[in-house]
Amino acid sequence: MNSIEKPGVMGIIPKRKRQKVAELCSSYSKHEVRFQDLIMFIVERKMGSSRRMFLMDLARKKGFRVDDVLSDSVTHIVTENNSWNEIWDWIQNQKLPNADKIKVLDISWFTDSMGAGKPVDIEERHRLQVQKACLLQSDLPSASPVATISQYACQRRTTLNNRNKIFTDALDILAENHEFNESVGPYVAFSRATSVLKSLPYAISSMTHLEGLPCLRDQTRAIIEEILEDGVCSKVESLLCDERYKARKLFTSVFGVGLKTADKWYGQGFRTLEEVKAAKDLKFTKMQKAGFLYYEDINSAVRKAEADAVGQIIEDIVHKCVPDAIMTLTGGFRRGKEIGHDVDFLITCLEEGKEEGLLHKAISKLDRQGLLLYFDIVEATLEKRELPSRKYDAMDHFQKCFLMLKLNKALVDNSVPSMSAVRLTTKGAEPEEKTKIKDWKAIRVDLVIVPAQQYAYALLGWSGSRQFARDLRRYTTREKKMILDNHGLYDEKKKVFLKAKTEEEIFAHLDLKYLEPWERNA
Ligand code: DCT
Ligand code: MG
Repeated sequence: MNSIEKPGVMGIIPKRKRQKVAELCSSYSKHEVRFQDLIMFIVERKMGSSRRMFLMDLARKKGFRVDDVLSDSVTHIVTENNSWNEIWDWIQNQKLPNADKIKVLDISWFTDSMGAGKPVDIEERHRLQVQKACLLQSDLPSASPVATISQYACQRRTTLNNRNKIFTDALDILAENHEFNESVGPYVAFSRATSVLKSLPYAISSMTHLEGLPCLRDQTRAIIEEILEDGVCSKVESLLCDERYKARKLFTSVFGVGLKTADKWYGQGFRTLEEVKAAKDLKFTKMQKAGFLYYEDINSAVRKAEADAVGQIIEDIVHKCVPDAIMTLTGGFRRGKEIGHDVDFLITCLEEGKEEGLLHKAISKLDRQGLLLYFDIVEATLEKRELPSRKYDAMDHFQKCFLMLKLNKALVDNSVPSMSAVRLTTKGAEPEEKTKIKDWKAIRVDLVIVPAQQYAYALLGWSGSRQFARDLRRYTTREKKMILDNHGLYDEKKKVFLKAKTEEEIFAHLDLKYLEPWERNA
């Protein structure tokens, strides 16, 4: 960051310009001041003296009072291309008694006011961004600029109120494409950048708003600039029309189809799901068969009310197996999302060991009730206590079940089977006569069985978001010299596992301020 000019320096004008300034200053007295309560000062820094003089003259012609030097009487400071931090430092140095009361505004306020011929109301976009440099902005007094924003999502509050969707949507698509290409570096870079933008308490409307933000590389900045200028990113536009990207996106949208299979099908010339399904020599796994069979349902978002209904059904069955078992809704819904692609639950028993056999029993009961469309139980793989995984994306070792549940639509409020619902035709019957409206929806569910001692760690990991969890592990390794995964936290210096009963305790072990689940939407 450039150092700030010392007090007074901004007012010093080179000799050759004095003549011009004198002319402009005299123009000041020539014009009637129409807005008595407003005294403006325009900052020369980064703007240049000629532009400053031009703007001062313009404003005076429009009836604004513009002072040459910053004084106690100034009410509005206008600046261009300066960050809040820089300007604030400079104002502090002026030792003005009323510094807190002065409105420090972006040039956009000036331009709008000149256009309107009067001082316009100050909107959010006119302010220099106070919070952008804050570590956790809500912890700080509103007017004090602080250290830079953290590179780790676990040190930023990220709610669902994403004010920069236009940028993050584009960057997410580019990140996804790099993930498809297995280009880890660019994938991580774009994912981190989009996560930073999601945490900002303001909408980016100028490149100056990016000053001081971490994780934004030149390529990302260029994309943001392009979107600011054109409203779209050309790379994203061409990617969305790209045959390979479209095929990968489409094929991996089938439950059970990973990138390898998607690329194989693409290489064989397939472009649509109909072509794949009709291919005679393709063999599908049990998972993929279910994926094709319930494709429409699985690819339509799960609503919160549906997640709650699913939770009720499973919890009832779990309690029939172990009455005091505890089931917790986690994943995106725990972070406050209204829709998701699946529903994630953790199941634990206070009495260690009581969870043994629970998953198999519960799944059998669901099956007997005709509620299971698909399931796959994965057994626990961690036998003795191992060190946590050092990989930020590592899978955990818990026993779990990936399933598709048949949810009766009547169980969900406001959900009446619609006429547009898929019609099931009975074999051999006349389509008009023997069609039945499908009154259920297939819902993807993950059930994870967790021993009580590891519950807080599992809850933290499964609550996500994925980027939050990744950054939390990266922070733990880099900043705390510890290792964290969904099973526990290991202190490498003391060579001990740190116990925790709650998520709050884990944050405390890591010297982090506690963030609520809805603040982890990184
Ligand atoms: N997770 C994990 N280990 C896995 C799978 C997931 O720790 N093997 C974490 C990452 C986020 C969280 O669990 C939930 O995963 P998803 O359901 O994929 O994400 P989500 O945030 O719930 O998003 P969505 O709303 O799309 O389901
Ligand atoms: Mg989920």
